[in-house]
Amino acid sequence: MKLKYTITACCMVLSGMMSVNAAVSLTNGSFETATDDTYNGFNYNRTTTVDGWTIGRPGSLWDVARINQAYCDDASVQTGPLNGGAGMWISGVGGSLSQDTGTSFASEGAGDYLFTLSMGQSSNFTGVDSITIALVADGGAGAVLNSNVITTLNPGDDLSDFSVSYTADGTESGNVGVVITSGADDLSGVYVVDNARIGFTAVPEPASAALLGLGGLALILRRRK
Ligand SMILES: [Ca+2]
Repeated sequence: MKLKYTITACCMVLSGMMSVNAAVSLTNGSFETATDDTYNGFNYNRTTTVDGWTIGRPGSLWDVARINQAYCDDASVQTGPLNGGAGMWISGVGGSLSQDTGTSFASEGAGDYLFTLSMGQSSNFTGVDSITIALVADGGAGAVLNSNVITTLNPGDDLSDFSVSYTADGTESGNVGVVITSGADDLSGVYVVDNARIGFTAVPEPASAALLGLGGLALILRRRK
């Protein structure tokens, strides 16, 4: 009986010590909401901003645009299908989309991040192009923690999933950030992206593991009675 009370007390103390993981997620991962929801006669919009995302257009307005399914269905494009009604194109040298998830590495603790994106390519007229997806510290402005450089896309392929993963120890700086960057050598290489999402699988903390062990012990003791 005395042991039972001791175990209960230990469980209560450990419960208080355990931090609750915040859920990391992306805002507007399917690019369905934007400040300007219209398209031109070629089914793209090069000047809109999309909720939750920071757009990098280091070269020109052609670097990043919001597109619709009609753009993808065009005879010269033929990629898709998009997830929902809208997606993005990324092109040029360094055209980019990034997002600060608003969730810190510290609040999530140790575990595995997985950033996934559906991607295709609508054109590539010169050179060997690439697109890079990355998990980045400081909300996307800091150190690149891991990246995946994709060179296997071909114009006309349907969108398919690509991912990058990173095992965190929880000491990484600032918020969890994701960055998508065009590695096209000029504006002739255009990538189509949609359906971005992020997942996190926590590694049980020592306190959690200890609590599970005590829970098991309590169960054994109860059964023995
Ligand atoms: Ca979409």
